[in-house]
Amino acid sequence: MRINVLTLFPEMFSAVTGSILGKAAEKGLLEFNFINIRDFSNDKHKKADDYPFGGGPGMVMLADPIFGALNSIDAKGKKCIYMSPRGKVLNQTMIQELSQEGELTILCGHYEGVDQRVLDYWEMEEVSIGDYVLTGGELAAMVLIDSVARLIPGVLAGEDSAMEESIYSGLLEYPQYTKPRSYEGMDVPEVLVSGNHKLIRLWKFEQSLELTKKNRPDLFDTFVKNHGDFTKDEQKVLEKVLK
Ligand code: 6GU
Repeated sequence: MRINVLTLFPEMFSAVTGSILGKAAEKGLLEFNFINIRDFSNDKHKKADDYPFGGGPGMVMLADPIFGALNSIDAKGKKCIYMSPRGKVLNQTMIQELSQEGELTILCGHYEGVDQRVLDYWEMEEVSIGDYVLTGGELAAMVLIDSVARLIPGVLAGEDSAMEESIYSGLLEYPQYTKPRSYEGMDVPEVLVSGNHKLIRLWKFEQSLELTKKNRPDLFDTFVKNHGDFTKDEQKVLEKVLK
């Protein structure tokens, strides 16, 4: 997948190119293209923003440098995303759909926003990462890039490790333990070292249910409504958690 990022702060993206995603780029699974919007400013001071027509707080990013940047990568007709707190909130379904694309172009906004004509002409899809406000779209873009890239085959070391995680089943992940079996007086739950795989599976299911009920009652209700295909043992565990 080719990922184009238009930003006023390209240096911020060393956070993604330095890690697992950097390795994936070396392997040719990902190709990053960071574009500094300021490089396309036709102003002698490299100006990239100006005051909003009609007044109001803050500055608005100029259309012209962004048009220049998007034209330079032939973005017309391709998937373009504008990171913005007023966009659709990113979720795993959107992430899965985006991971099927061959090329993504992401515009990071700053100040109060960008000239609306950028969004209209380039048919930008507006995406938010949650109900809070960041100073700019860069951190949000990195969240999107990381979550999409890890679904591309070969990016994660373990082949299907992205598929195993419990957000896919609609429940949160159960607690994990590793060596030593006893640490600071706290022991690993006995069942996990019992060798009884059926009991281990049921314990994990119960822990996932309890955690989801406590932290994400919305997900818990959906899970209970949509799942009818439980074994007798799973049904017992579910009834225990529901009490
Ligand atoms: Cl995409 N941008 C900004 N500036 N703030 C946000 C956001 C995006 N998503 C949540 N908050």
